[in-house]
Amino acid sequence: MQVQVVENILKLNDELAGMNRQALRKSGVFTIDLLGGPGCGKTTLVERTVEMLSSEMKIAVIVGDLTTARDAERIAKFCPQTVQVNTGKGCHLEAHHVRQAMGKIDFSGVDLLIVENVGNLVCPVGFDLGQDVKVTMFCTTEGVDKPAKYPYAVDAADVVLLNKMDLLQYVQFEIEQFRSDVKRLKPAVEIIECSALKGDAGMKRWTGWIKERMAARK
Ligand SMILES: Nc1nc2c(ncn2[C@@H]2O[C@H](COP(=O)(O)OP(=O)(O)OP(=O)(O)O)[C@@H](O)[C@H]2O)c(=O)[nH]1
Ligand SMILES: [Mg+2]
Repeated sequence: MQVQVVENILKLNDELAGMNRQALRKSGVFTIDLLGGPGCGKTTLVERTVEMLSSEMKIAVIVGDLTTARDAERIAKFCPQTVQVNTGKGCHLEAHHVRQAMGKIDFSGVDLLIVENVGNLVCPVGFDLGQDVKVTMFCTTEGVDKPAKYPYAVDAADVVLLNKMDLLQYVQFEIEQFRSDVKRLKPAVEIIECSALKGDAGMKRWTGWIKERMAARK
C-alpha cells in the first residue's frame, strides 16, 4: 500500500515535471535545478551568477525554503523576477511547487531560470522539476566525506560544484580525496571548484559552463 502511494506521488510529479519542461522549452528558457546541503552557498552562488550574467541574458529565479523569504529577498536585489516557494515541512521542491511559481513569472524574453532547491543532499535528487540540468553543490567546510555519503546527489548531477575554495587552507579537507570520490561515483562529471563569495576564476568557469550548455541546447 505504502509503495503504491509513493509510486503514485512520483508518477504525478513526473507528469507535472514533463509539463513544466515543455512550457519552459517552448518559451526558450534553459532551467537549472541547484541542490546542495544547508549553507553550502547556493543563494550566494545565485546572487553572483545573476550579477555576472545579467548583462548578457534575462534571468528568473525560483527559490525553495521551508518557511522564510530570506533567500528571495537577497536574490531580488540582483534579479527582480525572483519567486520564493515555502515548502512548510517539505524537505525538497516538487514539480507542482515550480509550476505554481512559474505562474508568477513573466517569461517573455527570459533565457535562464535558476531553481534553488531546499538545502538537502537527499530528497531533491529524486524529484524531477522539469529542469534541463541538475547541479550539485558541495563546500569545503562541510567535510570531504559528503560525496561518498550522498552518492545519489553526485550521480544525478550534470556538474559538481565545490564551493568555499577561499576557506580550503583553513579547514581539514583533502581535496584529492574529494576529486577521486566524485570521479569514482561519476567518472565523466566535471568538477568546478569556486568561491561564490569572492568571485574567483572558478565562478568564471561556472558561468562559462552555463553558457556552453545553453548554446548546446539551442
Ligand atoms: N567563505 C565563503 N563563504 C561563503 C561562500 N559562499 C557562501 N558563503 C557563506 O556561507 C553562508 C551560507 O551561504 P548561503 O548562500 O546562504 O547558503 P545556502 O546554501 O543558500 O543555504 P540554505 O539556503 O540555508 O541551504 C553565508 O554566510 C555565506 O556568506 C564562499 O564561497 N566562501
Ligand atoms: Mg539559500
